[in-house]
Amino acid sequence: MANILDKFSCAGKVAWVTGGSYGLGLAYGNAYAQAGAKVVFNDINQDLVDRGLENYKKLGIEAYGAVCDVTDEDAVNKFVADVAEKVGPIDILVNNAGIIKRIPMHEMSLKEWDQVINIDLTGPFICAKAVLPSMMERKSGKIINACSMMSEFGRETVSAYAAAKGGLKMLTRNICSEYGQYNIQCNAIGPGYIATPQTAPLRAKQEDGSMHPFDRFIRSKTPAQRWGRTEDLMGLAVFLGSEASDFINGQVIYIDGGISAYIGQDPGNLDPSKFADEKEEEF
Ligand code: NAP
Ligand code: GCO
Repeated sequence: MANILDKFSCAGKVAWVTGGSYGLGLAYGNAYAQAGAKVVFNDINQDLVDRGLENYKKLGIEAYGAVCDVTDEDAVNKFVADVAEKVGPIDILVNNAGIIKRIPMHEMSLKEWDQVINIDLTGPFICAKAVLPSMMERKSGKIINACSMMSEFGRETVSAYAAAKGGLKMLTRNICSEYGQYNIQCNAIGPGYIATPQTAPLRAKQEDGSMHPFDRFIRSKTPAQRWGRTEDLMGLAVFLGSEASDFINGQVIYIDGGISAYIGQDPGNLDPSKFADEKEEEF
C-alpha cells in the first residue's frame, strides 16, 4: 500500500480559490500549491489580482489570476473556460470570496442585504454550477465552501451574513446529495474568528490603547485565548481538497479553536498583558 501521506497530495490538480488575493484565500492557495496543485484565483478588480499575484510570487508560487466578480455568471463562466484552456479543468473549487456588513437589521437597507446574500450565497451557487459539468464528466471533483460560526450562531448586526452562511451550509449538503454519485465531494470549512482584514475592525485598539471589547470577548470564548491565524486553516483545506477526504461529503468542519464547544469565561478574567506582544499578520 502506498504511504498514507500520498493521499493528502493535490499534485496534478487545478485549485480555484475565489477572492484569493489575500486573507484566508491566499492561505488556501498557498496550501494547495505546497500540496502540488496549480493555483488559480479571481478577485474583484485588477489591483487586487495584481496584489494577489505579487503575494503568491513572494511565496514562490506561479499562480494564474484574473478579474472576476463571483456574482456575475457570464464572467464566472468565462473565467472557468479560460482556466480550462490555459491551465486545465478545475478539480478543486474553494468558494472563499465573501463580504460582511455589520449593521443592525432594522437599519440595514435592502441593497445592503442583497449585496451580502449575492456575494456570500449566490456567488458560491454560480461558481459551483460553473465547475460541476466538467467534474461530472470526469467523475471527480472537490467543492469547498467558506462557512462560518455564523452558519450555526447568530449575533447582533450580522443578519445578512448569518443568513448567507447558514444557507451556504445547506447548499453544501445539497451539492453533496445531488452530485455525490459523480464522485464529487462538497464540504465546508467553518473557521472560527480568524485574524484577517475582514475581522480587523473587531480587534482594533481603543483610543486609550486598551483591547477592543469584542477582542476580549472572543478570547474569553476561545479555550486557546487567541484569534485563529490563516495558517491554522491550511491543513484542513488540503485534506478536503485531496483523496484523503473522498468519503467525507456534505460536512461543515469547524476549525475554531474550540469556540463552539466552550461556554466561555468572564472576559474580565483575561489579563490583556498576556496578548500585548501579538502582532497582526501582514496582508
Ligand atoms: P477578506 O479578508 O475580506 O477577503 C475576502 C476576499 O474576497 C477579498 O479579496 C475580497 O475582495 C474578495 N471578494 C469580495 N467580494 C467579491 C466578489 N464579488 N467577487 C470576487 N471576490 C470578492 O475575508 P477573509 O477574512 O479572508 O474571509 C474569506 C472567507 O472566509 C469569507 O467568505 C468569509 O466570510 C469567510 N470567513 C472568514 C472568517 C474570519 O474570521 N476571517 C471566519 C469564518 C469565515 P475585496 O478586498 O474587494 O473585498
Ligand atoms: C463577526 C465576524 C465573524 C467572522 C466569522 C466567524 O462580525 O462576527 O466577522 O462573522 O467573520 O464569520 O466565523
